[in-house]
Amino acid sequence: MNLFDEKVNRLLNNHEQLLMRTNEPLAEDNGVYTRYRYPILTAAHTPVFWRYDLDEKSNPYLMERIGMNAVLNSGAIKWNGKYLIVVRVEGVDRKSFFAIAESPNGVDNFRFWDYPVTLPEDIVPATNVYDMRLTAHEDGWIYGTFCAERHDETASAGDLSAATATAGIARTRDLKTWERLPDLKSLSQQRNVVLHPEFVDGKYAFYTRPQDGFIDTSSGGGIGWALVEDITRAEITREIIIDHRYYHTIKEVKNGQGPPPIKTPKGWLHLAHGVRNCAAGLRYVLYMFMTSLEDPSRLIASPGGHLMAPRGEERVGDVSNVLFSNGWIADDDGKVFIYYASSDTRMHVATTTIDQLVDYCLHTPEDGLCSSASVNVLKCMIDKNLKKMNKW
Ligand code: BGC
Ligand code: BMA
Repeated sequence: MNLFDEKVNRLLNNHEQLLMRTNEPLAEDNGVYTRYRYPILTAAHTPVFWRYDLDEKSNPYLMERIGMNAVLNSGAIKWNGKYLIVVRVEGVDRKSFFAIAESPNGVDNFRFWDYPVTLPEDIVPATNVYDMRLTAHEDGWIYGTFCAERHDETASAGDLSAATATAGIARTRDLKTWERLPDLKSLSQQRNVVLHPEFVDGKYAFYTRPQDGFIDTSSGGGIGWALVEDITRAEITREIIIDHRYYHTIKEVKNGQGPPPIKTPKGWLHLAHGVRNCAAGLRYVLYMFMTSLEDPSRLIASPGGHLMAPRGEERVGDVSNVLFSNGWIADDDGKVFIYYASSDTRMHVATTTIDQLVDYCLHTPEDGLCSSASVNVLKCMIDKNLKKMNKW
């Protein structure tokens, strides 16, 4: 075997070993969910044949020709018995695209399909697309809603950072061929738009996140709710805020719905992200809430604080101090796989159950919005527990 072939072999073998690595649940857990030792996907998991030209004539040094920078914010769906995530892959050119990776068990052995998703353009092409939420809707289609970003043409000359965020919508029946629908029409910019899986009053229902500007949500803040008659010409005419932001909470600056909610006998389970600002920049954490089965726009539980925040290596990456989730899978036996990205760099999984998450939502104290309220709640817990402490 010549040197080039040997090098290719080494590349392929190392890659295969990475893909086949068994993941392990971490022993330390808080009773709510279990984290895993290894990220489920990193840029190094993208196929070797995406990154290297494997022809000795055109790539004699066997160099990476198309670099992948990160894999992050993935939608998720159980499909033909497999755990599929639609990954935001970001190349070294800063362009994101979608690609599907599948695993037999939801926690390891994730493998990308050979080709990334071919997503048709809207009438006005987008510069960048990211953060797809997958919704298996009761109308029979699987929808992907995502952020479509374009340069803001109203920006002053030379301002090449000003951008607009709009919700893109595509649908598929097999996750291979995608039909693009027109972008959601809305008075404001939108990011984190998620389609509810069921019709509500015979209409399509969207979780929205109206925002005044590209970054600032300002007066537009909160997780919104809007009904849409025709998804092939989706337009928001009326939008209400169902989960608000509050001063000095984990979602003071911004919040956004994560994946589509999971239906349980006690209500819809929601996973979302909350953002606050600090000297180190924006800090993104994951939090939960529940809404009513009769009216998915009515909040029925709002556990205080974050469910998950970045820890250990999760803290560091391209955009440090960020956890973001836009995909989860609930199995028929009640097991839940939460797919989350850390610091805009890599993907992880945490496992739990529907029962645990419902219990978490219904019995975690709400945020009392001030220190003395937090101390009062803590004192009640201490009183109750001290009476029992002699048992151990
Ligand atoms: C990035 C996103 C980010 C957004 C707002 C976009 O250009 O691609 O990851 O969420 O800006 O900061
Ligand atoms: C947001 C999201 C994500 C990203 C996060 C942190 O606004 O839409 O794409 O993970 O910023 O950079």
